[in-house]
Order: sequence, then C-alpha cells, then structure tokens
Amino acid sequence: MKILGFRALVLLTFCLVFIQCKKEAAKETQVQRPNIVFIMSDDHAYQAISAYNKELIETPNIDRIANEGMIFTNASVTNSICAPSRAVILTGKHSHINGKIDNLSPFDTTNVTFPQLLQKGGYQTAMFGKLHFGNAPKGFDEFKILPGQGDYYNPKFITQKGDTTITGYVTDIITDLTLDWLKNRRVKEKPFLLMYLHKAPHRSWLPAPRHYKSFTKKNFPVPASLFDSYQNRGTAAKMAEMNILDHMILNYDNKVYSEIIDSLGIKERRLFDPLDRMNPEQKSDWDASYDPINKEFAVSYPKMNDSTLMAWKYQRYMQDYLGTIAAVDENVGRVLDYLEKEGLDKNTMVVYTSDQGFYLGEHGWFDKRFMYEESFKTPLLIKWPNTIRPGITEVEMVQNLDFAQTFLEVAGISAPEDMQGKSLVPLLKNEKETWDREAVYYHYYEYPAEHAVKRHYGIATKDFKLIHFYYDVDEWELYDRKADRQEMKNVYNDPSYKDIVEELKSKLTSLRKKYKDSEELSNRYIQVYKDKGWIVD
Ligand code: SGN
Ligand code: CA
Repeated sequence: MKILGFRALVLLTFCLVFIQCKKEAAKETQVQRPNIVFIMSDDHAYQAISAYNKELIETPNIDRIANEGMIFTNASVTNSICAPSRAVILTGKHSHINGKIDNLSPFDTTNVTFPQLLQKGGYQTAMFGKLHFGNAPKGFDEFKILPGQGDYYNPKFITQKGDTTITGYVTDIITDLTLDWLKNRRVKEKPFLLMYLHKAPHRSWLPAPRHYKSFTKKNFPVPASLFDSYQNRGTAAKMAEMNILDHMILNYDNKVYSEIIDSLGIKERRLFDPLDRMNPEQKSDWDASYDPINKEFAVSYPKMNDSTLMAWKYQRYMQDYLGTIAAVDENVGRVLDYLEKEGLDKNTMVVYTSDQGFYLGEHGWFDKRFMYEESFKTPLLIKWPNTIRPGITEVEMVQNLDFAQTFLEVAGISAPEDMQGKSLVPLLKNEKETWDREAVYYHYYEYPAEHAVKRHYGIATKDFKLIHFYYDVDEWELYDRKADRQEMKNVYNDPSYKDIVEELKSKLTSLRKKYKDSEELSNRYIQVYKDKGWIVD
C-alpha cells in the first residue's frame, strides 16, 4: 500500500508538472507574437538570385529563405522606383494615394505606416540601412539610416543621436548595426519588427574588397535581347536613356579611370568620381584589381566596334553589380545564422525582397522604371516556420502593396480600412480559396527625369499586360506574356487581340476606379512638375 501510494504520488507530481509545462508553453506561444525580419535590397533583380536563376550568381543564403519557405514567381511592384516603392510598402497604398510618386517629392509624414501601427500594438521596431526619404521614419524605436542613396564606402548614417560616419563597407556595416541591435539592445520579452535594408546593389556598383579579384575575372552569359533595336515596340522604349552602350558611363559605371578616357579621346558625361570616398588603403586595394582592367581597356578600345564595346560594358557591369550581391548574400547569411543560433528563427517570419526589379542587359538596358517584365517583377522569398511549408513555389500575383496588411495580420493587429493591398497570409498558410486576385495595377510618374522613361499606367494579368503611355505621347501597348516572355512585340494593333484589348481596357477602368486613380489625378501630378519648371509647355 505504502509503495503504491508513493508511486501514485510520483505519477501525480509528474502529471502536474507536465500539465503546468504545457500551460506555460501555450501561454508563451499565445503571448509571443511572431517577429518580423524584413530584408530589402535596392535594385536587386530576381535574375541575380540563384533560387530564381542559376546562370549569373550563387546566392546560397538568400536561397535558404526559399528552401525553408516560399518563393513567389509573380511578385511585382506598383511603381518601379526606389522611394515610391518604399512609400507603398510602408503605407499599403498606391503612389497616387500616399503622394510619393517619385524619388524627388517629399514623403508626406501624415501617412499612417504599418511600423507605426505595430509599434502602437506592442511591437519593438528598428530600421537599419537605406530608406531614401528626406525625413526620419516614424514608428521606430531605433533607426540608423543612410542619407538619400548612401555611399558604399565609409558611409554616413542618420541616427536619433545625430549623424555619424562609419569606416568600412556599407553592406557589412548595415549588418553589424542590425546584429548589434538584435544582440544587445532589443527588449527580449517583446516581439519585434526589424527592417534590414541594403543599399547594394544600387548604381554605381562598388563591391567589397574581398570580392574584387574573383568577380572581375568572371565572364557572364549574355541575354538574348542585349542588342535589342526596339522594333515592334512603342516610342517610350526607343526614347529611354538606359542603354548599356549609349548611356552607361565608362568612368562612373565601368570604373575606367578619367586619365585613360581622356587619353583615348573619349567624350562622355562626367559624374562625381565613384571612388572618391575610399581612403588610401581602400583605394590601393581597389587599384590592385582594377588597374589591369584599365590597362587592358586602353589597349583594346581602339579596336572595338559598337557590339564589342557593348559586350565589354555588359561584362564590366555584371562583374561589379553581381560582386555587390555576393556581400549581400554573405551578410543575409550572418543574420539568418544568428536567428538560428538563438532559436529565434522558429517564431520569426523572414522576408527577402527588393524595392523593384532591374534590367541586367535585357533590351540592352540597365535601370528600371518600366512596367516591362524585369523591372515590374521583384524577387520575393518568405520563410515562416510552422506556418509555411518548406520549398513552396507560389505563382499568384502579389505586390509590394500587400506587405503592410500582411504584417499587420501576422501581428494580430487590424489594418486600416483604406489600405489598398491584400494580406498574403492565406497564401502563406496555403488557404488559397480566399485568394481571388486576377489582375494588378501599375503607375509610373518620374518623367521628364534621368533615364527618360515616359509616364505610364497599366494592368497585368497572368497572361497579358496592357500599358498606356499617356504623357507627351498617347500610345497603348499589349504584351502576350505567355507567347512572348521577353516582351519583344507589342500586339496592341494586331486584330487577333482585339477582344483581349477590349476586355483588358474595361478591367483596367475598374481597377483604376477601385484604387481611386484617375486622369484628373495624373494631370495634378503633371502640374507638380510644371510648377517646378521641370515641364515647360
Ligand atoms: C540615381 C541613379 C539612377 C537611378 C536613380 C534612381 N543615378 O539617380 O541611375 O535610376 O538613382 O534609383 S546615379 O548617377 O546617382 O547613380 S533608385 O533606386 O533610387 O530609384
Ligand atoms: Ca531602387
């Protein structure tokens, strides 16, 4: 009896402890809402992430996010340019509503942003890296941001305690600041939103010293449309100033020294010296790898014709652009490793994206802005253990417009009625029955401006893209996304697409109504440029 009683007591204690532990665990998962790590690079083309394309570069760390979670093959932006994309992300509203239509206009800080709502809702919030607004971000407990575009070498940062300059390479420094906050300054009891925002791979593409040697020796495959002559396209494609041969600057972009340019008698536009922020030690490291390239160029340039010069510039572009991405990938790995080491990864959603896509020689171009494929589409990879099953490819059409509502839902905070996106949570949970989006809307404004891409708006479905260039031309373009993946032929005037054009125009009208865009608003935004004297009648 006595022994039995003792056993029963042990069993009872064990059960009680077990029930208590379960209760505690339940309490913890209930109390601790998921952390959100939002990683965004600047101008990172999906073609330069190996989870999308293995031809150009290996990005094993960014790929980890896809392998452990979901890769979106149909993610796009609503306005393919930096600061406007960021404003759309923060507000969950199209550019014509949040007012940040281009890189030049100020961001209206009366806009409500999702970080403000998360902060109010009990989240800790921090931002490190490139924001690109003239004003400090609202809704952050801590931020250290680059002024404007920021610099690759020895960058300045705006902080709550004043400006500071940090010696070193920007991608490494942004990560150091991020890890420092994660390790030392965050309050461990609270869930957090961390916005970790890279400057790379933005123009003028300066890699980290450790990548000079290997990348400047690489030779990359050439895209099929590198020598595009823009036949069967409209005026806008022909007039854009972002052709690698014609508009890429040998000194600024391809790092040909000015003395060599002068000695070869080349006349070209001079911007500031891209290497001017390097200290003597950094400059001597640079020279060790880039002197031989310059010497070789001086010898071979006189024998070059347009097509060999184009091919040379393209290779130089890819070497430096992709070189900057190697450092992004390594640093993303450092952050993922830290989350794993601390066991934080289990309750953290990690997002990797870019502020827009980018041309890597397709149509002979660099830069972005157009609603055409490579700049409209943006990379998007999300992992969220226990919710997203690993290794999923999602083909639904999603946009940067959707992030705000997604993060609010993840945090259990209701989104303001006037946000215009759609939470991605049903897709992340594989509950696709509620997902009914058939088309997305796009509107680009920054014209006249650098790269001369005309104002346009349009609608994209999975099968077609209808675009209206409405300022200083009045031209429509239709692309058959399935039959013509490279968008080489505008079929707007092809009679066999007549019904499609009609159907898409009517859908576009409904979308514009739904999102509250209009000709009147477009004219108002043109008037802003007239008032500034940027458009003269
Ligand atoms: C800079 C670049 C442009 C680029 C814009 C916008 N020129 O002006 O090539 O299109 O930024 O880029 S540079 O001479 O300064 O490098 S964005 O990503 O910020 O929108
Ligand atoms: Ca950008």
